Amino acid sequence: MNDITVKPRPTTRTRTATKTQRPPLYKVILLNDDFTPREFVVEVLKAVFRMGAERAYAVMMTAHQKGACVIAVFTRDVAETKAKEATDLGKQKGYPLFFTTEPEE
Ligand code: TYC
Repeated sequence: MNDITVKPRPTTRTRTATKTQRPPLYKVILLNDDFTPREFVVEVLKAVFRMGAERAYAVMMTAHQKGACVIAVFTRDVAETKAKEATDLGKQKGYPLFFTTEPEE
């Protein structure tokens, strides 16, 4: 006697819940100071954040007038690396130029 039961294969496959997980994003923020030359801030924005001259100037002026300006959002690692890279460029010249990061809501 054959006692093996063969389960019928479902006609439709069972769906696995596969919602794409997005990594949390972090803002890079440029802070104003009284000493870093405007042109230097523009050069750093162009070099580290790949901005064109006009956008870099507008971002620099926003930080200059309002005290801070959000530059862009990245994954945490990229945001922190870029903020440090940009801050270090100022430090090398003895400027207090500062970039910080903050999680996006
Ligand atoms: N406030 C600086 C000056 O007058 C220029 C500056 C702009 C510095 C933006 C930092 O994030 C900054 N020389």
